Amino acid sequence: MAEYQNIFTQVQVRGSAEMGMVEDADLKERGQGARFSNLIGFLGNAQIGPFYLGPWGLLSLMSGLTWFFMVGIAFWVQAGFSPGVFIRDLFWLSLDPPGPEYGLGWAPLWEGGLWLISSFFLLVAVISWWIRSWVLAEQLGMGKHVCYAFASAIWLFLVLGLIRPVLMGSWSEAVPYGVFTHLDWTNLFSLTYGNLFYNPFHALSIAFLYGSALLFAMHGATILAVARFGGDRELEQIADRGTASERAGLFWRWTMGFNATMEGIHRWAWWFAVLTTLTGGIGILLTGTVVDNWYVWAQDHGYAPPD
Ligand code: 07D
Ligand code: 07D
Repeated sequence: MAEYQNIFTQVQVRGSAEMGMVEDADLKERGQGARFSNLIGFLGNAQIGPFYLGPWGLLSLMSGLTWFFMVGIAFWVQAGFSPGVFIRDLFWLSLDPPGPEYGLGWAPLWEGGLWLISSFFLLVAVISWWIRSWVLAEQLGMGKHVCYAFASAIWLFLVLGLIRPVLMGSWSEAVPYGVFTHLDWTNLFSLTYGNLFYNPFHALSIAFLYGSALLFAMHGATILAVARFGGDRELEQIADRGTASERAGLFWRWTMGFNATMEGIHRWAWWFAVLTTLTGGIGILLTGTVVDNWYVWAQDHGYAPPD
């Protein structure tokens, strides 16, 4: 008997742990155990594990934690080794890149050197996590769509912290590691280069970001709305009449004359998400390297009205 369901409740089916397919999978890298959590079951599948860590996962975790602790040590020193100050000022503490006087060169440990060392570990962590996403997809015989989407995010990350600073000839151009200081950096970046709103790639990135939220809302809501016809099961839905899929499609065709397909909606989602950071990275790369002032550029190109 199905229990009453709304947008907050979900039926939790509980059997023995599902260990997943074993065909062609490298089981020595995979954990043996699995457990269940009711709480996690409210958010998704209640089963936790088995994990597949593997060498790339291990490298990524170790490298990521090294970055994290280096940032933490810098914060701890800035807080004067006081736990109270550390907690109070946590969001304002910052590990900053070297000043402009060091260019792309080495800097003393407490004048940006630690930022350089920790950045190396962050880079290794992100890249090895990307390799891990490739290896796991390979193990499961999947396409590499997740890897390519993640690569788009990494593109923006690399432009912000590596590619653009190198092109500008100074590590001081990179983003500091701090909660509010990275927001200050973002604000200052826009101000320095004449208002990022006049960078058309920033505009494209925003359109894809907003579009991603819209598509996610449309898709999530549509599937939940036809869950009563089995739409969430996505099985044998495509061909038959009166199925959840047909109703979901018809809703949008009646609403706007056009509907995505069960496959196509996921292509829309993939492209919108990927293009957010792809166009964003282009926009940041051009800033300070090709264009010094986006407002002046916009006026020159008829994107903004002349004064
Ligand atoms: C929900 C998945 C989980 C991930 C989370 C992030 C860390 C950092 C390190 C204290 C959606 C984990 C965070 C491990 C801790 C230290 C040293 C993803 C989800 C929860 N930002 N940003 C945040 C990063 C940039 C901007 C929050 C990272 C650019 C604005 C968090 C990067 C610019 C706002 C954060 C990065 C920019 C934020 C929440 C890297 C332009 C906010 C993030 C590596 C793109 C928001 C106080 C989130 C906020 C926020 C992390 C880069 C702008 C701390 C790791 C330089 C305007 N950013 N950010 O939920 O509340 O993401 O800030 O590039 O308003 Mg940022
Ligand atoms: C940061 C990709 C890299 C992240 C990776 C993750 C870890 C942690 C740990 C899970 C987010 C690594 C993760 C290490 C793992 C755990 C525990 C993606 C990242 C690989 N802007 N703006 C954007 C808007 C203004 C500025 C994009 C809106 C002002 C700068 C987005 C507004 C000024 C930059 C966007 C607005 C300004 C951006 C980011 C409104 C500030 C960028 C997209 C309404 C005063 C970035 C081209 C994204 C970019 C960016 C939105 C205003 C500055 C669309 C809605 C005018 C400097 N802005 N912005 O997905 O690409 O980021 O710009 O005002 O660099 Mg902006």
